Amino acid sequence: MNPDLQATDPAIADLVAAEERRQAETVKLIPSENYVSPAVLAATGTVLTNKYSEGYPGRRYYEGQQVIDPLEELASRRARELFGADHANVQPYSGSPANLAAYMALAEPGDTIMGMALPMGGHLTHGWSVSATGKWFNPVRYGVRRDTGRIDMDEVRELALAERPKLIFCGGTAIPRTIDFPAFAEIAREAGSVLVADIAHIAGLIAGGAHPSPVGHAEVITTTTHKTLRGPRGAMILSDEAHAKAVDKAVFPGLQGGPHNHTTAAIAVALHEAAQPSFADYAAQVVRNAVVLAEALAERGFDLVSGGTDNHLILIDLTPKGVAGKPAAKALDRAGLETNYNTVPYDPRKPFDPSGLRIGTPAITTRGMGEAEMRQIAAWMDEVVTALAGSDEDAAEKVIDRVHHEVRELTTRFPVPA
Ligand code: DSN
Repeated sequence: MNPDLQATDPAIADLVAAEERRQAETVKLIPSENYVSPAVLAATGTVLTNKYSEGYPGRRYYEGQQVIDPLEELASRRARELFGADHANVQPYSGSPANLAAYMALAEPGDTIMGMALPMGGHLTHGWSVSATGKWFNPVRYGVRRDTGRIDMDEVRELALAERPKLIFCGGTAIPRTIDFPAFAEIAREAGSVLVADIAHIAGLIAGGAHPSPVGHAEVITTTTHKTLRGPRGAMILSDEAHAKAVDKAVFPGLQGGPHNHTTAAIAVALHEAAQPSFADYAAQVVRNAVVLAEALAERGFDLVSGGTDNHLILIDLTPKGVAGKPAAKALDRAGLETNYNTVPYDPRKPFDPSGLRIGTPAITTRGMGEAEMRQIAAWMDEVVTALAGSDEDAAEKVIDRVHHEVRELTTRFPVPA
């Protein structure tokens, strides 16, 4: 713990220390979370936070950019090189502002836009009704097929040709299967739409060669930097040359003020790490672990949306287990297994009390866990969920306590990067 923080504000220092302990002692299965390296963490806590720099390198509204300009240029160059994109804007504060910037660059309020429905696996900002993107635009939404749990590309094409949206978002937050970027690009071309790929969940897999890239298919690509990519909380927008100016204008001055330069530095460090050969090993292992975990869960009678996974993420419909997602997630959390409850496609339950659980392997892979640990995690999940479904509450609590003890023992063998 930083001694300055401890001396100045022990209340916050103690909370940070408690969170550090909690993260170390928990099996983090939330697919959008990870553990950053000490170098990324160090970059976020630098004096770069003290500097304003509205504008872009060489065109700022504040003096004193002797260091910030080359820093942002380096981050942007690393992003372009890692993903093979013409242009990279590294200023968006996070995923939602990055997606808003894509709209601002490509559409006008009231225009028709298209994205995946949130309960089908999309994101709020892909035009869901409660989001500004669903209120300020005319959203058209696609989903997955009931029989396969996979994106219904026939529906995507029919809707796109009927509605001619200004832009089509592909990507989402609960998609366990490979996204077919060439097929989306073909549909977007036919419909006269711009294809925007939101690769927030899979950016690290793409960088590590474990998922196909949207570059060359999607004209605009948005991503957070903190999920599989393993950087700080932040975001980037990649684009082809033709959309570079519009993207930059949308981020600043369209939507944001000064970029968070400490975050930019940490993004640059994460991009440097993602360019190393070991990152490809990590990305491949994330997918291998997810496949093994999915198989082990399926063998134990868990109903997986789409039957399994191609990436880092597994979506479980708990209905056949006789438990809803929220009580299951809460019981698993008490057992040291951190997940999030989630809607499943065609969910008859409400979003705040849905049927599903969403899990993933990026964080546990970063800690070095492998296939044996995936089988153990599946066994623990089964024990907890089965105990919860039973009528004996005391017996269920005993199972949760025992699993919690075993989880803590496992986590001591796989330290968090620190
Ligand atoms: N919070 C992100 C996720 O968990 O997928 C979406 O915004």
